[in-house]
Amino acid sequence: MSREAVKILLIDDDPGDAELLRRALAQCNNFAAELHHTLSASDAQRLPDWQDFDLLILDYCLGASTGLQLLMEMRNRGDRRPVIVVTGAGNEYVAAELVRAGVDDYIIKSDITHETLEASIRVARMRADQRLAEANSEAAYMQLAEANLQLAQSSRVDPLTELFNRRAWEESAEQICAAACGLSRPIAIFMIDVDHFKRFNDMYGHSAGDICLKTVASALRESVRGNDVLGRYGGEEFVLITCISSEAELEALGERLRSAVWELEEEHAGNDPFGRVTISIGCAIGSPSDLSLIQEEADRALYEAKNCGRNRCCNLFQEHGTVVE
Ligand code: GH3
Ligand code: MG
Ligand code: MG
Repeated sequence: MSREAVKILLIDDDPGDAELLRRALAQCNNFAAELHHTLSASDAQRLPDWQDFDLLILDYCLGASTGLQLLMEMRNRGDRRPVIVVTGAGNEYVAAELVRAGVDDYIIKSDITHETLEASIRVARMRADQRLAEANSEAAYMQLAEANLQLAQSSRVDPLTELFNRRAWEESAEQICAAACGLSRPIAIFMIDVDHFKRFNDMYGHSAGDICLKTVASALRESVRGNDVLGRYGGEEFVLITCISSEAELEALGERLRSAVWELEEEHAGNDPFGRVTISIGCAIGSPSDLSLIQEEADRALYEAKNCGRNRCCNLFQEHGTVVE
């Protein structure tokens, strides 16, 4: 029967012990061990073929650097090769320490024969194979988890504007309302719609329309505050939810959004009388327990803003909205 070739590195600072191991290995029936010996861990790691060894046998007490240290360093680096530790005298403490450090098997020096060594090599290689299989399935699991996370994120984000899509915005709005209920703070909703956008597409083309929507979305995003949640509600319509403490604050935020788009100075010849891209905004404020009611009111206010000439923010507390140019 042909013996399997195994390239083994022995790191032992005692030449006598090394010789003992060499003789035992030479007698192994199942393995044709190609043995290389170094006196220290640093010598071992400087070997040009250090990575090529199939299995390492370490002396537990290795002078300045213990075999245990080398073992831990290897495992930290993700080196999963089989490692056997040879100890002068074993006890439960040493065994536990070695297992924690990632050893595959250990042998007490006085027990070394070709049979015990052969059994130990078999066990160590089997454990190393198992470790590799576990690491591979863990890597596959992590990849899957990452892919699922990306999928969950991509299903929440509108690809054109990179804002929350409608469903994700609605989920966030509900969470904000639940949190705001606990604080008994009012919330505000802003419904935002690009003016005469159909004409924009008709005059400049759909691709230019897409770019315009992206630009408007960025301007809106830069105008909102950290905790405000902005989403693309659909088409050329955006929506914002925020906690607010006064009507003055509501109006100031509405005006900030309107002027952010106004100041883009994006040409839109079909948007009379402005000649540039503008938005109309409807906003409403209310108790966080009335989310859908506030949204309906914001929608009615948006309708008002359109009817009153566009490029303005209306709320239901005022009749004709404000326009500042
Ligand atoms: P109003 O001022 O009354 O809101 O007029 P409008 O033309 O903006 O409103 P309308 O609802 O009639 O048209 C909306 C247009 O928005 C029509 C549609 O083609 C365009 N639109 C919706 N989604 C997109 C998109 O993703 N890209 C582009 N380029 N256009 C879009
Ligand atoms: Mg529109
Ligand atoms: Mg619309």
